[in-house]
Amino acid sequence: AVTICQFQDVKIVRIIHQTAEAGISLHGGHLVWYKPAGEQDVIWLSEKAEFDTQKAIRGGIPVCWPWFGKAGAPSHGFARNSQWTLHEHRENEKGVIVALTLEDNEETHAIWPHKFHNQLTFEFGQELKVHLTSTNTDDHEWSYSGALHSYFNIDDINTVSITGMGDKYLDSVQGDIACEGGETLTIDQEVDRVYTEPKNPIIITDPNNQRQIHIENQGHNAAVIWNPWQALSVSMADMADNSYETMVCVESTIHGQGITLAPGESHTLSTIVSVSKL
Ligand code: TA6
Repeated sequence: AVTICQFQDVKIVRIIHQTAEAGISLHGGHLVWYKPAGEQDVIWLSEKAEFDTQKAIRGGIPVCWPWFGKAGAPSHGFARNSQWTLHEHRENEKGVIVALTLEDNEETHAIWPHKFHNQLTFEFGQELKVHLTSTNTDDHEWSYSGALHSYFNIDDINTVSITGMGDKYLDSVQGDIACEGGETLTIDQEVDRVYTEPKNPIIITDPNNQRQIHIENQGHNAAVIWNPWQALSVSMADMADNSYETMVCVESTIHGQGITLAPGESHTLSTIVSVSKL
């Protein structure tokens, strides 16, 4: 079943199905939870998340668009702070499909002077699929970057390892210097990296939860991995001081110059997430 309910200041599309449960905030087109049947939450949501239309929700899958990070203002673009429209939903025995849309309007023109149509399609079942299709509806070409900035739920960052993201990265903690690291990442301090030759799948191994999370990205040119560690968590009002221990972001990212679309052209950025037992 698909229902819409109000939570604090935002409307949430609630999905309840034999294969999975999930919730999407129309503010931001932001997935806020996803739990396949018989599993615990796969996506992390901050216990101090604020469902306020003036800010982005902490956790879930923020949609960063039409730029990533501080390539423009506001940081990570305006899509995560825009009101999306529920376009359609369908279900069968395998799962539920929900599509949202966002089009340019006066508010977006004030920030970014281009016409666009975005469709965000979620497929919920034993797997989670998220597809963001951006179409140029203007009469001139434009470029964009962005990310599906997924926060994953883990038991303890100190025990987790991540593989499959490649070994070349720009280290944002050290002023974006180019680095080469090992194929396996363990995290014991703030990590903020743009992996520039990403492979598939990226796998988060979470021994305490006896599971692996598999992340298959498409339409991207980079994978960002982020954990704020303690000092940064303490500095963020919408994160509990130690909550960095139970999350890690692995993001399907379009980085740098981004994608250029001529009038009428489209591009899709995707992430596909599944879980297996260890
Ligand atoms: O994707 C990593 C990152 O760009 C970090 O640099 C960090 O700031 C994070 O995203 C969260 O950004 P936000 O604007 O949501 O606080």
